[in-house]
Amino acid sequence: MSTIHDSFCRFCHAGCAIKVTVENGRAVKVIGNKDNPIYHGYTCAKGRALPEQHAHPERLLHSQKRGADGRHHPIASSQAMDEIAAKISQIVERHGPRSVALYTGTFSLPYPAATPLAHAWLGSLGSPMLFTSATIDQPGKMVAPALHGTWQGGARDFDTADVWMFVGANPTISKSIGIPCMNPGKHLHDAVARGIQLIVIDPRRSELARVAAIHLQPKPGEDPTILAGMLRIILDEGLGDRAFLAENARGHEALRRAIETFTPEYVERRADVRPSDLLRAARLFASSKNGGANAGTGPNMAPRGALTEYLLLALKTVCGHYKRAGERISNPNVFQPRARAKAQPSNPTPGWGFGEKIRVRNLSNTASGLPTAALADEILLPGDGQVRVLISVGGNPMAAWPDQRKTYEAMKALELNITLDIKMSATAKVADYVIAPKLSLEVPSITLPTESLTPYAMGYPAPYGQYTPAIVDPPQGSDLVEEWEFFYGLAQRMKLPLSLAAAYEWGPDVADPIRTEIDLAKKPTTDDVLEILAKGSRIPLSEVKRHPEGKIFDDPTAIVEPRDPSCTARLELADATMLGELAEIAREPIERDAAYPFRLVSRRLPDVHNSAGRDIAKLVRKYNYNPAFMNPSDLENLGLVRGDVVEITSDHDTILGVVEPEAEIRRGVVSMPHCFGDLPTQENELKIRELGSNTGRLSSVDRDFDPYTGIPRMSAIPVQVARHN
Ligand SMILES: Nc1nc2c(c(=O)[nH]1)N[C@H]1C(S)=C(S)[C@@H](COP(=O)(O)OP(=O)(O)OC[C@H]3O[C@@H](n4cnc5c(=O)[nH]c(N)nc54)[C@H](O)[C@@H]3O)O[C@H]1N2
Ligand SMILES: Nc1nc2c(c(=O)[nH]1)N[C@H]1C(S)=C(S)[C@@H](COP(=O)(O)OP(=O)(O)OC[C@H]3O[C@@H](n4cnc5c(=O)[nH]c(N)nc54)[C@H](O)[C@@H]3O)O[C@H]1N2
Ligand code: SF4
Ligand SMILES: [Mo]
Repeated sequence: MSTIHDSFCRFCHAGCAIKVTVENGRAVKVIGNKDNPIYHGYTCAKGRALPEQHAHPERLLHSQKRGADGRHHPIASSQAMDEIAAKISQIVERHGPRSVALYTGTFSLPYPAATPLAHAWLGSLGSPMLFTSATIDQPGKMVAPALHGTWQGGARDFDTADVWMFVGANPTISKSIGIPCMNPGKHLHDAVARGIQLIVIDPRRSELARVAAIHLQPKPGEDPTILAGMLRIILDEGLGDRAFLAENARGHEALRRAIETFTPEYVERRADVRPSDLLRAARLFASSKNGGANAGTGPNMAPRGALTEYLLLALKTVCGHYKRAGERISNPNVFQPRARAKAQPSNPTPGWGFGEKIRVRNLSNTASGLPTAALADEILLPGDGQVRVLISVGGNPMAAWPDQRKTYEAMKALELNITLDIKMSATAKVADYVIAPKLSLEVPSITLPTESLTPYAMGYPAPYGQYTPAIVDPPQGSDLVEEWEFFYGLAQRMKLPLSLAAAYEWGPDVADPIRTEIDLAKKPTTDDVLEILAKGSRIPLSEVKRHPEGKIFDDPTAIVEPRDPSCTARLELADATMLGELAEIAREPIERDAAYPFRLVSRRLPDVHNSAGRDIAKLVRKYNYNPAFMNPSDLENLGLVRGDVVEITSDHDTILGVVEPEAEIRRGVVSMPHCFGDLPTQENELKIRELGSNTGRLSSVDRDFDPYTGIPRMSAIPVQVARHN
């Protein structure tokens, strides 16, 4: 007997609406729901592989404990929680709560209850050591708006804009950054058909660059120079929205002086962008007020990512690319409180330097959270406050953290290393306990996390919401706990009260969230927890549940309000630190890395999600490793052909790579996907065509890093490339 159920996919953040065919209690087929008003039937190969993922022969059906023999053995989940709670209590008694750190990675996102419960538990324990993947992703996205201030009216909508600029983002592949992540190919197609003019800055002629009006294909890592050059042209030519600028910003004279050096000729020498192309790009960007711009992981992982984000905000402010009073708020929220917007600025707030201090490199908490790139040091550095316990939730530090060898040392040095993962990931292999969780189709969920992606400019284009019940039971004979249940279990055993704030983890704007004390005597259901998270939401959860296929809950009255007459706030164009970085660039020698003639850049493959999906055969038919994509002329010069193995050497480490010609890549660039490889052992190194290699090994966390957020250089890394014999 087969039945068909509505649900949504959680293999990535896009949450595509799906129809799942269930036979004998197992999901056997996933397709998109073509009647869905947001996704229009879209799914990708990963979503269609949910049945294989759920039934994967290597999926963990029981939690694992590492024995004295160094190997992992199954353990009952309640027993694992008993032991872990007891061990953490002992360690906290001896060393204080700061010795316990939490890291939430990519796959904590699909489980809306996971992060709030984990945070509540950590807070109740009294530890401030909360880390996420955001600070090894695009920390500048949070830090730059803090330094610049924000426009409360919100950004323009891609779907109605005249002009848009993308700096090192590739949204049709990544479902991220700049275009609504729900079926981004359709949004892009419609926008191009409507006549949108795109400016794309990317050293690779990416899928997006192919439809751009202007594609600048610069030397990687030079985005601050290019954007400063564009600003200089716009200010010099008196383009942009001068009335908006005069009313809402300050510091534009100081900014103008700071970018004096960045003439089109200087930009050309440094970034290899033709002056005529730069002029065209600047004029196009300023030609309409109805535009926008976003940067992706490329420039955010290159040096000075926060400055790139800051200059993009400056460009938007100078051109007035913001919503004004009376315009519609495209997504007034579903699961969060009703969004409000006002046509006025907010003053800057601190970007870093508050909250918990990190014991190395003078780092601290930031607007993007504690710097994850420093967590390995916090584990390795003896002394007061040393981190001895790490709990990773849906993340894979061994694959994802920069400086993989240091991460490996840190993982081994922990007194207690716990990860919640569906498989024996590289991190799980060095963990003391691996907690086996239920998988997406086995748990109820709501689209609250996807709704919260607005700061990453990829959220819903309309107030869409969906609830899904669990569609299938976990596999027979398994013993699986949901991520939130693990933290609830620890709290119960450690007698730590849990207080949950509605939507708080997801909606940054909630000033005074509704709080609920979780009953530690009577365990709530997942639905109960979702109900708590949705308290105060614009649409009650019960109403969303009435529409299992998902629905747009429209509100035509949601419009941007006029400015308060008393508003005196200003957007800051001349933040001292950011102008200082511009001065630093101007002082740098232009030819800096003669010894390392190539630059290695980040890039994503369509069918895997960071380190997830690599074990699913049908997703890695094309590449089951991460090729080193290079321009064919570079390969010819080096005497290399497709499939040759090269040594890629930075000033920090060497990895192997299998070369693959790709004419779309600029010469002098190696484009290589991340999160491949396994533990950094010699044996693994040689399995290059099965495992790939870990580009994170090339980054040093303590030599070339952003001094505020701690993110090291993870893209535009100077490297040498030589044949491996
Ligand atoms: N060199 C380099 N490094 C990078 C990047 C880069 O471009 N270059 N990118 C960075 C970025 S943007 C990010 S976000 C980070 C990602 O950093 P992480 O989030 O730490 O890494 P992922 O590989 O996404 O971790 C996914 C883990 O979750 C597990 N998993 C999959 N599904 C589930 C599930 O349903 N439940 C649970 N509990 N676990 C599940 C997978 O098996 C895998 O082990 O990496 C960063 N690192
Ligand atoms: N299929 C798939 N989707 C994913 C992921 C995945 O692994 N697979 N990962 C998810 C995650 S965690 C994230 S954070 C998002 C990221 O989403 P995106 O930021 O859109 O990621 P990419 O597709 O890697 O696009 C980055 C682009 O930057 C370019 N680039 C590299 N270095 C530079 C530089 O110095 N300057 C400029 N201007 N460009 C540069 C690269 O050539 C590439 O085209 O994607 C998410 N979506
Ligand atoms: S785009 Fe993301 S949410 Fe949609 S089907 Fe693919 S993996 Fe699933
Ligand atoms: Mo990311």
